[in-house]
Amino acid sequence: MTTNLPPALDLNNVQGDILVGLPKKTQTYVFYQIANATEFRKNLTHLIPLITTSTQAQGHKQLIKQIKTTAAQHHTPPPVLKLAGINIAFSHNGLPKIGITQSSGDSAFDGGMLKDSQSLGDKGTTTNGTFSPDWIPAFKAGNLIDVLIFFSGDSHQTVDESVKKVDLIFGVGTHNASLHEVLRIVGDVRPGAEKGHEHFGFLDGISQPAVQGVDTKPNPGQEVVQQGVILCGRATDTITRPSWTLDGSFGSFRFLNQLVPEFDAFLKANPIPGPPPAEGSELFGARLVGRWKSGAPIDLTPTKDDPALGADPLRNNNFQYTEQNPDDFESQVRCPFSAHLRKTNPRNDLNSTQVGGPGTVAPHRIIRRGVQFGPEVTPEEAKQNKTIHARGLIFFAYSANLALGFQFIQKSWANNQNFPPAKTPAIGTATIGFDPIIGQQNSDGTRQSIGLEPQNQLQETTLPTEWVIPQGGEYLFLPSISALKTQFAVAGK
Ligand code: N7H
Repeated sequence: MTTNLPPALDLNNVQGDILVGLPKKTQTYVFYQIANATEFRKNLTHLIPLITTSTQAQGHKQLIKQIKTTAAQHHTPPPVLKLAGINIAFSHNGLPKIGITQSSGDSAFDGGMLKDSQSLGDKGTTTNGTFSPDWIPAFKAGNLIDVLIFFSGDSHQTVDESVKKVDLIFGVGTHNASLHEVLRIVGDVRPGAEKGHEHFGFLDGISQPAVQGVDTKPNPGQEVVQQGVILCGRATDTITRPSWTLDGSFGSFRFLNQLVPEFDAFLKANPIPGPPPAEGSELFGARLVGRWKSGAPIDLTPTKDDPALGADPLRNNNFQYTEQNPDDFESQVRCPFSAHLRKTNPRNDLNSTQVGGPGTVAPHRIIRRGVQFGPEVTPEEAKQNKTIHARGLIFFAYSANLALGFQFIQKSWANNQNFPPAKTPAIGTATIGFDPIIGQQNSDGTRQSIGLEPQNQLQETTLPTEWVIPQGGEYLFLPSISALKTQFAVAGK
C-alpha cells in the first residue's frame, strides 16, 4: 500500500503525456490484447527505455520553443523537428492477465467504461435488461482491450517508425506475438489556420489546471491544483491504493464523433437576433461553447470576438464568471450557465463563498489531451448539411480519481439539468439544462438548455440533436516508470 510520505516527485518517473503532454502533429492509438502474458512481461522491459517521460516531454517542448524563437528572429518559418513520443496504459482487463489482481482503488477503472456507458448517457439498446451502447465492436466487446500504446510525432512517418519498433518488441503480427493488435485510431492536428482548433472550429487546449510544483509559472486565471488531483498517491489523493499506482494516473479515453455540418446548419438557422445573421450565428455558437472560435472567452468579450484576446495566454483564461458583474451573480448576459466551458469548469459558480466556499472545483479538474481525427468537411457535406465522413475528437483526460474527474464532469455537471444548483431558484421553473456540446441522456438526443439567448435568459432553447456521439471508450491506467519496471515487467530475455 502507498505510504503516507512518498518520495519527492521525480518527473523522470511519470509518463510524459500526463503532466506535460507529448508534442504532436499526429498521434496513433493502438489497442492490443495480451496474447502471451509471460512473454509480454519480458518484452515490456525492452519497451520501457522507449517510453517518453515527463522530463523528456518537457525537453521536447523546450526545443520546439527555442526553434520557434530563433526562426522568428530570422523571419523564417520554423523547421519541423523530428520528435517521437511513446506512452503505455493498461485496462482493467489487462492487469489480471499479468498477475496484478489487487483493486486499483478506483471502482470505475476496475469495472471498465462499458459498464459505465449507460450512466454516462451514451445511446444504446437494452435487451433482457442488459444495456449495450451504440459503440464500435472493439470497445463494445468490453474484453478485447488489455493495453494501449500511443505514439505521437511530427509526421506519420515518425509515428510509423515507432509503431514498427514496438511491433518488433512484442512480435505483433507473428506467430510468437505477445500482443495482438485489436484497434488502431489515427488522429491528426487540423491543417493550416485550424491548427489547435477542434472540428467545430473552436480553439482547444487553453484551460488546463496547473499542477503544484510542476507548472511553476501558472498563467493568470489558471487554477493551481494539488499533485494528487492528477497523480495517484500524491497530496490530496486520500484513497488507499496499491503501491504500483503511485505517480500513475487514470486516463478516460473517449472516441467521439462530431456532426460538424449538422452543428453548423443549426447555428446558421438560429442566429442571435441583432447583428447580421452570420455574426449572430457565430455568437450563438460562442454561447453554446463559452468561447469564440478564436479562444476568446465570452465572459470577457460577450458580444464580439477578440482574436488577440483568444491568442493571449496571459488573458484568455483569466475570468471567473463573476468578476465583471459581482452584483449580478445570477446573470447569464455574458455566459450561459449551460455553456460547455461553464458546465465543465464552473469556476466561481462553485468556488464563490456564496456556495460552498473556495476549493469546490479543484478536485474535479482534469488534464485534457487527445487530438482530432477524420478529414475536413467536404463541400458536398457542407451543401447537404450532413456528415458523410466520420470526424471528431479522440478525447483522453487524466485524473487520479475517475469518480471525481471525467465521470463527475460528464454525469454530475454536463448531463445534470439542475447544475449549477445555486442558480436554479433564481430563474423560476426552467432548469439550467444540458451542456449543449457534450451533455447527453441515452435518448433521441433532444435536449433543453437555458440562457443561450442573451436577450432572454429565462428562455429554454431546444437542441434538436446531439452533435457529439460517443463511438466507444475505456478507462486506462498509465503506471509510473518505476512501477512498470518493478511490477509490470519482469527481467528476462
Ligand atoms: Fe471540452 N468544444 O469545441 O466545444 N472543450 N469538448 N470536454 N472541455 C473545451 O478552454 C469540446 C469534452 C472540458 O477550464 C473548449 O481549453 C468538444 C469532454 C473541460 O474553463 C472547447 C468536445 C469533457 C474544459 C471544447 C469536448 C470536456 C473544456 C475550450 C467533444 C469532459 C475546460 C478550450 C467532441 C467530460 C473548461 C479550453 C475550463 C474546454 C469543446 C469534450 C471537458 C472548444 C467539441 C468529454 C474541463
